Amino acid sequence: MISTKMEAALNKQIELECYASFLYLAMASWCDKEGFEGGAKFMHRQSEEERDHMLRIFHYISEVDGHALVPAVKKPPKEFKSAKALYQQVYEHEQKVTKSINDVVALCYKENDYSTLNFLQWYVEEQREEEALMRSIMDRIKLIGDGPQSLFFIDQEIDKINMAEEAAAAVAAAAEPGA
Ligand code: OFO
Repeated sequence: MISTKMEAALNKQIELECYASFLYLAMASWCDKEGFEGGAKFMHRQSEEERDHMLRIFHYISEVDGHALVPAVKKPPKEFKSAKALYQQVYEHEQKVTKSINDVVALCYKENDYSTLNFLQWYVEEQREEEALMRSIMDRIKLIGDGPQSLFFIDQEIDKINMAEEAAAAVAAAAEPGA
């Protein structure tokens, strides 16, 4: 049985993950419109991942006899100042999500909720990876520059990440039992 406080904190986390999914979907659409194919693919995948993060919490709350709530849809922006500004915004949003996960982890100790603490370990690791990935994108943009001539090369760098992620997913799928 989950405490009321923990249930509320996890439902708030659902809201954040859901908003991340919509924000990244809006970013994918903007990238498409601007002709950034690599960026569009990258942001679509990020959006799907965030939906998965939301659903994991959703199912967990139900499993521990709580009530998972569908959040209200907050409209994400539809325009972004530049490719650099867009990736910077993703990085900042991920930092916000990390802070929120850390707050829920702290609450687990207060509430002696070791089941939720255990469940959240996956999120702690995921946030470390996401922040590192976004930092590496910002580093590449710094090296390439973000003037009009650089946009094509930035998008190519993002597509290299897409290819690496796809290759890693194919290896993971091949390693699954029964594959
Ligand atoms: Fe789920 O917030 Fe990022 O990964």
